Amino acid sequence: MSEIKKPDIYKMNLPADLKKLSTAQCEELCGDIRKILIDTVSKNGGHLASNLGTVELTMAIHRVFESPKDKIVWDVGHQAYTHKILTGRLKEFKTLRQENGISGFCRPDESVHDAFISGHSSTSVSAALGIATAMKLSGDKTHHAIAVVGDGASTGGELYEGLNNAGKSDTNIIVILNYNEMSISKNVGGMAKYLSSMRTKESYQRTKGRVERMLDKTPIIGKPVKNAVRNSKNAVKNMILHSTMFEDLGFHYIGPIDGHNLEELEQGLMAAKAVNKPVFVHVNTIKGKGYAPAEANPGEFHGVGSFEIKTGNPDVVLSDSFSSIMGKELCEMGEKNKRLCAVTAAMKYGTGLQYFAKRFPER
Ligand SMILES: Cc1ncc(C[n+]2csc(CCOP(=O)(O)OP(=O)(O)O)c2C)c(N)n1
Repeated sequence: MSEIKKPDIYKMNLPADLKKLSTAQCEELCGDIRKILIDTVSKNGGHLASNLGTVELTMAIHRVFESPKDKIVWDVGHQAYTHKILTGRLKEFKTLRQENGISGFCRPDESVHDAFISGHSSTSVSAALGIATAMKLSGDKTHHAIAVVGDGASTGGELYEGLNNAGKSDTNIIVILNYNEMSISKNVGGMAKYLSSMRTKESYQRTKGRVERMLDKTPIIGKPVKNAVRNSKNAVKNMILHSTMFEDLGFHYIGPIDGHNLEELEQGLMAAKAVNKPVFVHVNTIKGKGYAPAEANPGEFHGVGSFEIKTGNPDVVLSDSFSSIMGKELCEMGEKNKRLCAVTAAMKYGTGLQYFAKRFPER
């Protein structure tokens, strides 16, 4: 295909043609993809906010890497709609979540580009490490296994088994953290706090570069200290530049990257591709990006039924769902039994526990 002027997504050979476009053309395509996502999910229902957050990230992954030779493992299968659109399933995308239609999650039997079956949660790094190890054993030194993992999924223990093994492995594994500050409800816990503190930091690469340049200009002690910063894993480095826990686990760390800036994303991913060791890429995204009702209420637009695009209002308003009936009943039980506590799966509203949380916040 010759060079594309104004890209018509329906006429492209995807994902290969993406590499022929300029960044500006790809930004236009991201706009088209957002419209397709909103239009389809408004009719069929689905995971809207999560997918609106991963449009540019997915575009960048497919421009920098070569699926299916490079293997992309989505931890949170419900972030992969753009991946589906960009890997030959655009025309069928209108059948999303319909009988015999496109699945709402990754399915290797649906496409060679779906490297792993994933719904939820926290399994991607272990799966990608297995794939990366198999690549290495079969003599493939050029391709990568890429795990894309959400911050909600990063609160699950199995992720840390994967990171523990992957960081010290001699493989081409790249872990991309898609950090949007939200599970379905807001994240909780120490890990969420840690990741959140990193979100607001200036790019670690830039800080590191600045510290090195500053040391370059410092006579006598500058150079030796700079070498120590660059080479050592010891206390000197930590004194000057506190390292991330991912580096401590053996990864090269890149980030935080603005997950809606294609140029920055592509640069970061190209750097990740060039590093000859396990890499951890930290990407900040906005859940619901580009659709005002979803940006304002990402939790409500996490998973939705059909809705009116103009207002974001659901087509059918349920007076009472099973979850809300359960939640109200639990409150009555909580009144009678003071020892009753409730535990959510990071989704207070989805599990009907908002009533209990309001009435008995300490329980
Ligand atoms: C083991 C498990 N716990 C909880 C859930 C409920 N759940 C579904 S999606 C989700 C949040 C995912 O958050 P994140 O990984 O940040 O992805 P996002 O949707 O924000 O893009 C949760 C908690 C689940 N599906 N599986």
